Amino acid sequence: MNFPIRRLLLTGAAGGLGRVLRPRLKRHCHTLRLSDRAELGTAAEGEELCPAALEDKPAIDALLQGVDAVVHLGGVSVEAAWEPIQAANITGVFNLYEAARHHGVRRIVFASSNHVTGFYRQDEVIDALAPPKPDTLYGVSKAFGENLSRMYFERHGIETVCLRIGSATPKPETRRMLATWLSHDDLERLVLAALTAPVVSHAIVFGMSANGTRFWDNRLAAHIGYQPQDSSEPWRAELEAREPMPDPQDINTRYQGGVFVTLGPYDTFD
Ligand code: 15L
Repeated sequence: MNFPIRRLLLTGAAGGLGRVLRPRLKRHCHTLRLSDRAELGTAAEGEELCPAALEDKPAIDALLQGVDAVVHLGGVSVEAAWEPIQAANITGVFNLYEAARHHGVRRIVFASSNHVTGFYRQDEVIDALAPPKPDTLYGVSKAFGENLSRMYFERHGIETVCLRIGSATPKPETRRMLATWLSHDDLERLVLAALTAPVVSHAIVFGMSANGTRFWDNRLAAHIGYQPQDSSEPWRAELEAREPMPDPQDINTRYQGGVFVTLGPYDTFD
């Protein structure tokens, strides 16, 4: 079989979206190298299991050896205390890009987040040129990853597609997700487009399905060729009946980041 990619590395393979993508990405590469700090189970045919913590520089360097492309889902994926965010999403992402440079890896698909721009209001539509307005330390760390990958593109030519993933759940669960929902099938389409588009340079794509309500405009990423095929619309009536009309003054529903805008441990100061 003629695979588009020989050896693909998937980090965060034991996480929620890692488990969704593991069998799907296997169909598009000859060898899928899986990494996580958590248990990865047993290797299926064509899989390589390489447990590693992102902050462990020598382990991440070894992880990138012989890899053609990376889907980087690893790291902290919600708001948390600063220390784990710093270890995985700041130091860890730096380790990943240094290892990519060392081993000549040419393309990385970086799981960023809509929380990089979570403090835009829900009545605004933004594109990738809108300045970041992170809603959490987590969002700040993803903005760091986007900027770091930009530097590695400008200085070293490593291409990155930053996926500002919305809400990648089996089905939309809240009114907000009418705009932010990304179906698992569309997630696969998005990652595959990011891996296989002929030239991506450094790009930012909002990870959403073809929803009727939108906060985000992906025209600046048209060169990636992502064509979503699902939509949250079939769940609209059910969700609107279940959740009352949001109060426009309520801070938890006013912004694109939803409840993230008031989350935060900040226990350092308590
Ligand atoms: C994210 O970045 C989180 O990883 C995920 O758990 C969801 O909360 C999602 O954003 C969202 O905004 O719905």
